[in-house]
Amino acid sequence: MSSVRAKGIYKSLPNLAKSWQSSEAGQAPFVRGPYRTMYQQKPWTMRQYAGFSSADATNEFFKKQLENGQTGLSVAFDLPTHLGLDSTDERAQYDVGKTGVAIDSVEDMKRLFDGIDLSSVSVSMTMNGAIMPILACYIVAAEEAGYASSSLRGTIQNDILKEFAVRNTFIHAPKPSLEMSIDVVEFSQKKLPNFNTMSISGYHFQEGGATPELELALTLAHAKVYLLACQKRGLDLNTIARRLSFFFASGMAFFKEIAKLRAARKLWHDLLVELGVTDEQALRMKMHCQTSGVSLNAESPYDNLTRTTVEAMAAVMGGTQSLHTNSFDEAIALPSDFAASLALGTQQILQQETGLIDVVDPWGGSYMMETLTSEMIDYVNSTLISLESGEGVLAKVEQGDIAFFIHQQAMQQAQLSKPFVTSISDQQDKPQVSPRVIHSEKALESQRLSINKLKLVRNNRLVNQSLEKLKEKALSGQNLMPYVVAAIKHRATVGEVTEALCQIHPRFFPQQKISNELLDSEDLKTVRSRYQQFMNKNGRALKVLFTKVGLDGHDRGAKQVVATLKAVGLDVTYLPVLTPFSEVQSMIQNHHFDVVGISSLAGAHLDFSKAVFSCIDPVKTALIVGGVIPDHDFESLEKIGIEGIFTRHSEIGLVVNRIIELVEAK
Ligand code: SCD
Repeated sequence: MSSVRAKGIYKSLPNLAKSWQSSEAGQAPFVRGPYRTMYQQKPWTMRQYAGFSSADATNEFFKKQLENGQTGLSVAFDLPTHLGLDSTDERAQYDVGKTGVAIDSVEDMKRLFDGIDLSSVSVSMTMNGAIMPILACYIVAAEEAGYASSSLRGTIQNDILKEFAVRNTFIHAPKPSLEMSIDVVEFSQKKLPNFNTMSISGYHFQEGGATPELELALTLAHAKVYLLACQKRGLDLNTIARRLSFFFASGMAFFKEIAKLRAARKLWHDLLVELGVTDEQALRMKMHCQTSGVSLNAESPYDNLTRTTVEAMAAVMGGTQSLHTNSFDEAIALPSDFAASLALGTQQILQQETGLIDVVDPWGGSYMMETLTSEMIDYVNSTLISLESGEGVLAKVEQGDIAFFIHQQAMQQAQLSKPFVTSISDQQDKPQVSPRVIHSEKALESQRLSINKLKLVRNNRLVNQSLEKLKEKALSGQNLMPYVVAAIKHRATVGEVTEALCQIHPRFFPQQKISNELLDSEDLKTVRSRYQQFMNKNGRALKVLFTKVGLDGHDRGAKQVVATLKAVGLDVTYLPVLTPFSEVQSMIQNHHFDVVGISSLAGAHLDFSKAVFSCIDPVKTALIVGGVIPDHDFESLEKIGIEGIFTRHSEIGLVVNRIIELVEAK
């Protein structure tokens, strides 16, 4: 299947006969925008995704951003919350508050929004795994603060299918997870009429390695699965689809990204019409966009401001309703206040100083843009046919085929990617970047206190009764949301609700499929011959254990390294995301490995390095670490005994060479 062209000479408007090319914004099929007046009536919402440490710390940050002119909120939860683990759970110990805010109960949720007017600020929550207890916490917290749930405005991500392919914060198997997400849609339609009940996401596909066109195809494939599941429940798509929204990436392929958003609106319209939808509000696709995380460079971080500006312009010219601009230091760690302010400022400049909001669909009618849009539509339609072939999309999700497909794309993209421009490479001229440091122990301590206090004052009998009722209903296949809300109201924790659900629908551990394709670059040929020499000399393969300890689900890099090491010929064992630490420990104790590698992108590299180092025999085994590793942590890692530190942009050849060097030195 050919992809969409983004180069060349465009001499005429293609397929001029196609009616959509003469439609206006606010008119079906909405290629030119969902509203007639677009930003002239209401500029896009500036919605920065944020959250860290405790509810109090994040609340303070939210208030500051609102004071600075941000127009919507977007909550990032920490990994334990995503996975329905209370902060006090042993599995959560190194990840509390690291990449988002820790929410264990309704009391934390109340503190998160304390002093913020929930009837005027719309709130988006990126939650998929622990969707039901977290949404219930929000509803109960808002009601107890005096807001009628019908007055609440916002969005819950509730897109579980993509989690199995790229983001990895699922809890149960795909089928029960899908049912729970439809429970949320059905319940919210009545209880939260102003809430968008899903934010069907392509963003993470592109972050995981998909091209913009594949991102769109996969997003719509998932959207169709949700629509059909709603239909099967007997829900009216004319009502449901009004509150389904979308979330896309905006990367550096400037023209293609604009074309993608234009094409997306037409494809969504056509899909709904095919399913019998006639309601105009339902037919107009609404979307949030985020600039690309993978396009950011850690070596020359100020250049990221330029990248983000270009990406934000693409999202705006494509007609997004809401936008997050990444902070320039995000390739290094969580954004500092300084970087977060500049990121918001980028949107404010585009909105207030450039005149961008005055023109609806500025690229409409351009030979190039109409051609790209048309090609994007054709590509997605033909890709949808192949995604739906065989046993269908849901089966492909269940069998890990979509995850594998993305992984293969990432391998190909890695070969095609252009080198970063680094305008400031001289160390002396390099501005100092001080990203936010999270003191996980402090966050953990505050969560521990909060949970203990909650458990002291609540009525345990009522909590247990409500959890028993929930389990009973989970067996019966009824909509579970009312029972989760009841349990949360009685002060059950997010972890307790999840545990009750897991007793009926156990935690899911998918098979990981890793590509064995050999990447054919010159670099790798050199590395292979070096490795061959090692093998000839030592008469054996190098044994490597590669692990993503902890809860961090960003495994694109880890899978690429594993695939490449395997392709070079090393004997690699891979322990994927969500492997309990005890399993890593027992693997190390019961087998010999020349090298153990840890991949960490969520800030827990120091804690995990210490923990894993205490399991190895450093005389026989070397420990290496890769991922998002800030410069200022290199020294601490070396002190722990780490013998190789690699960042996201380290050449794979360098990793293999270092592994061989380490083994030869031992
Ligand atoms: C707007 N309105 C108009 C109009 N413009 N009406 C007439 N004419 C116009 N020109 C109306 C709308 O119809 C709507 O009314 C109201 O104004 C609000 O505008 P909106 O356009 O709907 O904007 P907003 O409320 O901001 O909603 C935008 C989305 C919403 C619909 C896209 O779903 C959203 O905000 N999504 C954000 C999702 C998010 O933050 N995700 C973060 C993901 P009504 O409401 O009456 O219809 C982060 C993430 O996953 C990061 C990666 C990771 O963690 O791995």
